[in-house]
Amino acid sequence: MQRIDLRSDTVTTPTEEMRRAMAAAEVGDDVYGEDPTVLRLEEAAAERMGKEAALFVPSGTMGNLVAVLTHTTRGDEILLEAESHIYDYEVGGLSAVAGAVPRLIEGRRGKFGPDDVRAAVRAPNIHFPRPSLLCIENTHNRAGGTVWTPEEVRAVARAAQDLGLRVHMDGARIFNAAVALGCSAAELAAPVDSVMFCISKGLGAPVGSLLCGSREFILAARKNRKMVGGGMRQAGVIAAAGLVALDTMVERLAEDHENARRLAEGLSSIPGFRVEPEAVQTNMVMADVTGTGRDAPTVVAMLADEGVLANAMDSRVVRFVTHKDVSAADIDAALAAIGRAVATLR
Ligand code: TLP
Repeated sequence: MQRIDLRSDTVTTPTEEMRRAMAAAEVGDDVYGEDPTVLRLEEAAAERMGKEAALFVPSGTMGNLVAVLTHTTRGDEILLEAESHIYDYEVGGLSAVAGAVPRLIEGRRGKFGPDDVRAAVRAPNIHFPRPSLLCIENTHNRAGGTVWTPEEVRAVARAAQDLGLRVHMDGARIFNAAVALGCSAAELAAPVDSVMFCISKGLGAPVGSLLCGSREFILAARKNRKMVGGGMRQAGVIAAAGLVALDTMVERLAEDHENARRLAEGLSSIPGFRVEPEAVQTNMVMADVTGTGRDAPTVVAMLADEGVLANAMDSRVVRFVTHKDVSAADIDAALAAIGRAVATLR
């Protein structure tokens, strides 16, 4: 049986060009700042994001944690969207490790506006933790890969910065947002103080993320990365794949977006599946499967029996993510398999 893995774009495997670059990478000890390939990747990442400097970290989770550690001091308050990855999916590191107190903003498709920021920041008072950081997520994962435009980013960043807060963007999939909007990642990142993006998701590299910001911020972040155990040695071996990812894998994300629309359309005509077409903006499709009369984990198990892998987001919603290792033909095959699985229910 053909296996079509739509659980996440993290399942992508490195291209032949990445493997060749990894095998040939020039390396050194990066804790001494001596790995030339890591230095090149950090430089390329900073340039792509329009920031002064960048730091290579093993994961998006560590990139976000190091950003939080660097922007805040223990007991500070962080404003985040209620379903943000930093709050929901990073094992509570913002509180457990960085000692920060989350204050949640209810988003609409993962987004909110400057008024929401102003309403969430309370006037200084002896009782309150000090609000010092706002985090936004672009694209927003739990909302289904939805996109913040440069104008939307600018408006909330300005509102937060006017109130004395710094702004961090979890841009794990910022290139999906940029490709969907037809703008540069730098335009999206311009208003924020720091941005993290992943090379290990849609871009297909095996490991790693980059945290980008001012030179001073990255210097402090480098120390925090060391503290949380993220100081790597001959990391050029993995950074080499990141350079290939930035060079060759960005524009093709449009294909994943096209496949997500194809999948969304097909799912909409499967009985019991409901997809909001406006929410399908990049490489994710969230399908409400309550109409099947089964909960999402049960539907996921049924699809797996037909060779289609997806993730349950909660009891009602199944997430499908398109990526470089699934073609339009695979999407059609997945739709046929899902149709077969659902037909057994009637
Ligand atoms: N997201 C993963 C899972 O953790 C849910 C996925 O399959 O989508 N920010 C965002 C917006 C993310 O979606 C992710 C990963 C991360 C950060 C963390 O990246 P890693 O997995 O490299 O720690």
